[in-house]
Amino acid sequence: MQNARGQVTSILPHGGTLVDRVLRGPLRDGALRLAETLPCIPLSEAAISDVELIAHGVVSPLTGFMVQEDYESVVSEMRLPDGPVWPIPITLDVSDDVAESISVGDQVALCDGERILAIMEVHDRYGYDKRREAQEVYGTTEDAHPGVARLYAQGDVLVGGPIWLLNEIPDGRFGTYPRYPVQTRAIFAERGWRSIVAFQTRNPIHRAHEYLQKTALEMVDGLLLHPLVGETKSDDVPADVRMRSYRIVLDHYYPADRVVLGVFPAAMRYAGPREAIFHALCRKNYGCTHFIVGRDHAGVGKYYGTYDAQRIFDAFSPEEIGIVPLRFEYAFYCKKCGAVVSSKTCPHSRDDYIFLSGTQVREMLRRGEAPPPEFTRPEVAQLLIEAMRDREE
Ligand code: ADX
Repeated sequence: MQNARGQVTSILPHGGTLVDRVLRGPLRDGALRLAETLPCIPLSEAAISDVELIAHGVVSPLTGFMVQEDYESVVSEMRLPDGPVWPIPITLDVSDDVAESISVGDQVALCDGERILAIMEVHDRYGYDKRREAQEVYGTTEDAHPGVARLYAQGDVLVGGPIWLLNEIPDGRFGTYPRYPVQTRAIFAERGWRSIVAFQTRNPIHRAHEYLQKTALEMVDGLLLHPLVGETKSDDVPADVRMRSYRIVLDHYYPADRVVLGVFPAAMRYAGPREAIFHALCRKNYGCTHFIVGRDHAGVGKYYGTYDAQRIFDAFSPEEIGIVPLRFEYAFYCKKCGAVVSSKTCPHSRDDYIFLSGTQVREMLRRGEAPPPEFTRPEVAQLLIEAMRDREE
């Protein structure tokens, strides 16, 4: 995109155009009246997130749920049929009963309980092989993997077609934070930022995260701190607690004019490498130029190699990804260096490092013990201890 003087003012969305599938004004009123007469497809929490992502252009160039041709191409080639890179199926599953009541060519309402969210034109209705999708997208068919478990629990039929959002998805808990690409793009333009690094996270910010963000920030104009606030697995720290932890570190340790805290309303898939590409493309749509990919990005358990989510970017040309992945080694605190380091920057040995696993940290917090300040800022430790206590009461 260019301004009047021909200067580049922001990065192009994936596929070239920022999708907007939100109906407004009289068009919306008419569509809503129609939707009230249509069969209703009940949406899961993850599907509601997908409706929101599609409608607000987070997953541009998608304008609806994938038809079979898109789905097959994405699962096997990591591309949409007309070429753009796309690593993750965005599909709408229905039960056999619901599937039988719908025909290609129908319009249907997409609902959250009783509430109509969107209208969809059904272009396709098809069966799919869940085990194949699991293997290709998640790299495993084991249902111990949370993304695979969710896939196996889906209905056996997928319906695809373009959607229009009719009622906004309430963003009650995080209403004050920018949520959609048009909002972040406007903020970046207003601040005059030309280069912006995005940081995806589903965890409270620890010192290693802070190190990655600040190292990246040395090279660009601004940081979009972009926690995922959609569905996560039950032992991840809840989004509202995480948001409070981000506010705390930002208030104490970051320059306010260099950081935007937004929310990323996607569900977590735990698809490791493929999800890293997905996360990067979405952040391109939010207007970011760079994207941090560290150790085991979007991973879970031992399903992916430490740097698989970085290597997958090599399968594509930089132009077709269109956002620069900033690859970071495993970072940790070294007592001899007195700093957060990685094997690229520190010559010392394991005995000098402070390593804590997620399980160890959870145990400490449960006992009311703060992890060391080399691992977590004390203000964050305090918040997490209190949140853990509230949760268990
Ligand atoms: S994720 O599922 O969103 O990837 P998390 O919030 O833990 O989980 O990580 C956010 C980002 O920080 C990811 O890019 C991840 O690879 C990176 N990261 C987390 N911890 C470290 C670490 N100790 N060293 C290097 N990168 C890390």
